[in-house]
Amino acid sequence: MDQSARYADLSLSEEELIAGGKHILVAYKMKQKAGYGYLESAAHFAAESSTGTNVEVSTTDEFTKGVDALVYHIDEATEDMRIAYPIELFDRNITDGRMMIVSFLTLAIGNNQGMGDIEHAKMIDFYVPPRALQLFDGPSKDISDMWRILGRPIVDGGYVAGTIIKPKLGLRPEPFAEAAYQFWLGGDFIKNDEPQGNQTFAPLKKVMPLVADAMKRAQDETGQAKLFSANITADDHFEMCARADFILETFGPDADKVAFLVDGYVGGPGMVTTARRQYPSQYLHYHRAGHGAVTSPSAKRGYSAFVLSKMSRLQGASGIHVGTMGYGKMEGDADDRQIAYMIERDEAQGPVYFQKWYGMKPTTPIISGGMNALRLPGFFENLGHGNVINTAGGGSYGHIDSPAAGALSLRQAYECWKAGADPIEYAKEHKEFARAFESFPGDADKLFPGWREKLGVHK
Ligand code: CAP
Ligand code: MG
Repeated sequence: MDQSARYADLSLSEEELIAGGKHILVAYKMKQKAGYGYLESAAHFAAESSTGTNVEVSTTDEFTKGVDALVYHIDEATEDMRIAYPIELFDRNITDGRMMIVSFLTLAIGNNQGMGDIEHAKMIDFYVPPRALQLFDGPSKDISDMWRILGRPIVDGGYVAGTIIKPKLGLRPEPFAEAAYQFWLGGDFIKNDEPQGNQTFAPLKKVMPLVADAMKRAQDETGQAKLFSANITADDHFEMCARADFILETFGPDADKVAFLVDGYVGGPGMVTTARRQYPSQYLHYHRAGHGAVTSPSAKRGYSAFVLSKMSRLQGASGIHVGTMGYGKMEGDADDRQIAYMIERDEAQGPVYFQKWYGMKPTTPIISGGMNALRLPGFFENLGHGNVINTAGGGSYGHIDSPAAGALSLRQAYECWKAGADPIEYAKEHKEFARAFESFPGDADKLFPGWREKLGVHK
């Protein structure tokens, strides 16, 4: 059934829709199945994403039609298809009237995934009008709160040198806490790895007191504040809260230095909002493990990493992993800096829409995945700044001298870039950075050919 007469209006102007402020606009890359018309398929897609189904129903009235989602732009050659969703379509809390990402996803990436007439469709961008922005929580804490604790300027406070306790799993409480202490002797920030929680060989109620003690000893030893991002991911809301409450009580006077880590993609909006609303005083660290299933460029359905990150700011993530923009081990490329700009700035251009945030707190780009001191200067040059949290697991615990030396090498890499210095020349004056070359010789050979001779290192 061709529903384009009802669910499409190509005369609508995107500029007027944005000026009107009554629609969330969504841009997809959509291809229809063979034998179907493009506009006809797009209209069916919009129907299934709003008020319709695959046949007319007798109960439809004029009000219903007034909240139809409308296809307003198509370009079959580029698979570019855009839909205007009236704000009224989206569900609101009965408790406080706020909007919710789960409703955005249920409609905009819901039944329309896997329809019989659609080959594939992937959301690549969306626009949120001011009124809708006002109805999302947004972040309660941001990187300025971390810089304040670290004694840095709260504007452009710079690079936060971090790590992930490695190995990913398998450390018992004592070696876990020792690994934390050793890194904190040189670095700022440590996170649980995404699957670390309450495994039987490392009970949370044994690990956290030891980590809190390690934090105290490292602070005493270095005279510097330290930060820990504790994983509170769990299926059950009350389990999450039990973990969070225990952790805050355990860290006691240092509880303000604890961020809460949530595996937000696999956990979903409910889990992110549990952390955001139950613990607004803690930095909310959104780990995106699993996102590649839908965001990978090889995935033709779901939504992009850009969309995931933009949704996380609405949900209130203080920081989210945004990848390493081609400089680390995960998928990504230099243009992914657009993701960082969208979540950290008060206005930015996305792949399709220009978005103003009207003062919603920023979400910190968290840089992780195969990073080490050698890869960082190029990364910063591409991004254009170092106001990020970097968590380098292998890049710290793989440093041949110590985790603390690994941490110092990360910081030195940032200082080297900030000073506009040549890394080889900088390494001659900074031991830990120099030893990163010997720690990661494969990277050194690739990034700094001839480094051995220049640094006087023999095989
Ligand atoms: C990195 C990491 C991160 C992923 C996340 C890991 O460890 O802890 O979870 O990189 O990827 O488990 O692999 P390394 P992303 O530093 O040792 O690579 O940030 O792209 O979501
Ligand atoms: Mg990890």
